[in-house]
Amino acid sequence: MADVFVGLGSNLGDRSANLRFALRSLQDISGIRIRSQSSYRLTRPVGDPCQPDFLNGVVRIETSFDPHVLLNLLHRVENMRGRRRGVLNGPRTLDLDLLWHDGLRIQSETLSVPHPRLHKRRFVLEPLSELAPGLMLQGKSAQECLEALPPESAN
Ligand code: PH2
Ligand code: MG
Ligand code: MG
Repeated sequence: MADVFVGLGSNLGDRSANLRFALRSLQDISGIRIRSQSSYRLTRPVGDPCQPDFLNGVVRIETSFDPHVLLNLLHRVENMRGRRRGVLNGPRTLDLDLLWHDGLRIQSETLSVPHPRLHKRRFVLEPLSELAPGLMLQGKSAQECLEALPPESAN
């Protein structure tokens, strides 16, 4: 069984209902077990600022799926919640990002694990540090990565 962290985000529609839907959908997939979940927080959009605030969190799962299969399942859950892919980094009902998969390093056309911007984003590091402050990312723990963010970095 692999130990995996998935980032949750939503900034369209009923954001907390969207994240609850994601958790329920993941829970219903045999081959995935939810181990723990962070609190959710409202965050200012990183990148294009002209979009609604996000609700973000992180969930820790245990799974028998390999990373590419899991990624497809995450996309399927996003699509079930009406995710439309158009504008890059545009507003979305549901975003499920494969952040970390059992310490594997993967660079393929469709998948980069660990998530390449994970160690720089407050909206990921805060909830991740609630669940696994000692998780090693780029030679530093999640908690250390969070503390190393510049104070002006709101997200
Ligand atoms: N996701 C993005 C782009 N910007 N900003 C916040 N605060 N939260 C997100 O989840 C987020 C973002 C692309 O996936
Ligand atoms: Mg994302
Ligand atoms: Mg995504």
